[in-house]
This record gives sequence, C-alpha cells and structure tokens, in this order.
Amino acid sequence: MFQTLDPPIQIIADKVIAGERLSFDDGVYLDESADLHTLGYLANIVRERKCGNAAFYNTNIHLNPTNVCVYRCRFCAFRADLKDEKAYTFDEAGVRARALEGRAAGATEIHVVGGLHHKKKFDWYLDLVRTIHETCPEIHIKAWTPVEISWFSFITKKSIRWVMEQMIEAGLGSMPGGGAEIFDPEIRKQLCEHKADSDVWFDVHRTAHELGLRSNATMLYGHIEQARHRIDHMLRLRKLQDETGGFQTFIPLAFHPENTELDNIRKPDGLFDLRMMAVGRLMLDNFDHVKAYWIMLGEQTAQMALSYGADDIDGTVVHELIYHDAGAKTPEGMTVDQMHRMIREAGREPVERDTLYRHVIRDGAKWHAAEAVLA
Ligand code: V47
Ligand code: SF4
Repeated sequence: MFQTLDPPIQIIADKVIAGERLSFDDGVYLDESADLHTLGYLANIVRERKCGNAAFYNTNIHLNPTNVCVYRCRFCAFRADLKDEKAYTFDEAGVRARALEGRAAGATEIHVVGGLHHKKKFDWYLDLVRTIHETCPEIHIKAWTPVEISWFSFITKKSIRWVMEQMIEAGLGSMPGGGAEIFDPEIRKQLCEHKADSDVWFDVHRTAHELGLRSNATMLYGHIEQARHRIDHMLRLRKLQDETGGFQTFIPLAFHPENTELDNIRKPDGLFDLRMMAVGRLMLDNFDHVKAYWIMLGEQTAQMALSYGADDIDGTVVHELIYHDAGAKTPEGMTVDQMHRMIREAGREPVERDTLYRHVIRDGAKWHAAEAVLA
C-alpha cells in the first residue's frame, strides 16, 4: 500500500510498521504535513497492535468540588472569583451525596478536579477524599492534577511526596491527566503564567508513580501553540514514561474557546481532532492507551477517533462542567447502552474497564474488576 507514498511519509510508515520509535522531526512532519488518511491508517496499525478491536469505556461520575480558583488560566471558562454569582463550593453532605449517586449508577470511578479555593485549607481537600472513600470504598478515586497537588504543598509548606502520601492514606487511587496544557515555557507563560510549570507537573507524576499510583496525561491543543510545541509536549511525556511506566492513557484535549479570554480563537475542527489522536498514538509508543474524550470531541468525532489511534472513549461522565462552561454542546452524560451503541456503530467491541484498565464484570447491580490489566 505504501509504495507510492512521498519519501518523508514512506520513511515514517516503514518505521511504524517495524515498530521503531519516531523522532521529533517525524512528529512535526506528521502533525503539519501528512495526509490525514495515511496518518490515521498508520495510527490504526499501532492501535490494533496494542488493543485489537476493543474500545474501552468506564462507568464514572465527576465531582468538581469548587469552581473558585486563585488562578486565571486564559483558556478556562470554569473558574470563578470568591464573590462571583456562579461561585460554588461543595460541603461534606454534597460530597457524600455525589458518591452515593455514583454508587447508585454503578460507577466504578469518581473523577475529582476543581479550582484552588482562596480560603480552603489542605484538610478540606483531604477530608473530601476521605469522605468519598468512607462512603463508597468500592469507588476508585481519581483525583487532583499536579496544579492542585503543588498548591497543597504550597499551603501546607510540606513536600509533594508528603501531600501525596496523605492523599493516598485518605483513599486516593490514581491521578487524572489535567494541568498539562502545553509544557513549552513560552506558551505556558501566555496561557497560565503563575500556575505549576512543567517541571512541577513532571515532579508530581514521577512522585505518584514512585508511590505506586498510575496516572494519565493530557495535552491542550488548538489555541496559541504550534506543531513543534505539541511534539515537544509528547516527547517529554514519552521520556518520563520510559523512566517510570506509570502513565496509562494519553488524552488530547481540544480547546473550547466560549466564555474564555481566548474566545477570538476558533475551536479546532474534527479533522484537527483526528490528527491529534493519530499523532499522539504514533509518537507515544510507550503508552498503552489513547483516549478520545467523547464529551469534549462530540460523539461522531469520538467514533471516528476509534479508527485514528484512540482505543478509549472515557466514561458515562455524569455532571461534567469544565467543557460545558466552555461551550461544549454534547450531553452531560451517557448511559452504558448509549456507549455500547456508539462503540459498536464505529465497528469496535465495547469493553468496560475500571480506572486501572481491568475488565469490569457485572452481575445485576453488583460488579467486580478482573485481576488482569487489559492491554
Ligand atoms: O487541565 C480547561 C482542560 C483539563 C478548557 O485523566 C480545557 O481521565 C479545553 O484533565 N477547553 C481538565 N480544555 C480535564 C482533564 C481530564 C478530562 C477527562 C479525562 C481525564 C483523565 C482528564 O481540561 C484542564 C485543561 O487542560 N481545560 N478548560 C477549555 N476551555
Ligand atoms: Fe483554575 Fe484550573 Fe481553571 Fe486554571 S484551569 S483557572 S487552575 S480551575
């Protein structure tokens, strides 16, 4: 099939087929110049090598404990000032109710991220994790980005390791991939000058991996960055993954401009989204999974993404706020039947996984996770 390709993509195709690692220049070429269908074809080879025809999803629920935030990231529509009309903060009863709502819906995971509240002490965040864990110990708590962990370290004057140990003791099970944005310092300065920089982001994930936690990694694309910043971002992730093997999933996140300071920028289109999935799948050869976060992509692009490198569409996601505040038009959640339909329509086989990619086996309202981790 590849005998008629132009030399640059032919050389890359040969490397992909031989299972060889791609370089920075290969990445920039794929991102800027490669024909999308060839790119997708190559990404699909790697995707099927790693996961066959499976497409993973999970049953989960979100909790954004507060939208009050000391930072002002220019891409964020979710944050609020203390006295804003839209400012909210969960109390303990609300946290417990959200965990119980998750249990009633059969959730295996609660995804927790939010703002950095000016007035809340570390114990508020710690108790929140403990409350969820004590209320529903069967639900895996995937919580806090490095931005939050480094804030907790700042307000307690303790090390990142100490903060994480406290969180693990309270019930933390893994970390989501947020707060990564784009690692390049020049871009980061323009997007979110004061929050945790890339060194801190990597320090937190390295520490999490050393403490036995698995974590995810995101990349926010389609704002002021260029191809070289995106490839640099991926190669930094690939490097830590070579060292620790602690990342599970790479999640490219499409910038949603509505209600943000960058609302003059157009939201990335579906072709850009598919390109990012495919480039991510090809560059991050040491990541097991690439996620097409359906709530952010929309159902149809997420379905296409399952043939452009992605093998996971995230979860049922009840109570999503970050993308809906920024203009996402997707539903705020999906039933398991709808997820099955969506995956089967895309020609893939739905497999329910837990946060750690173990097969979830259900018997009526009861469920358990299989021992083995799914490839
Ligand atoms: O860090 C915020 C991004 C992230 C916008 O690990 C925006 O399984 C686009 O990390 N447009 C939080 N993106 C969400 C996140 C995540 C989502 C789903 C699954 C997982 C996982 C992690 O959302 C932030 C930031 O990069 N974000 N505002 C916006 N306007
Ligand atoms: Fe705050 Fe997170 Fe929004 Fe930045 S992205 S302003 S840290 S809530």
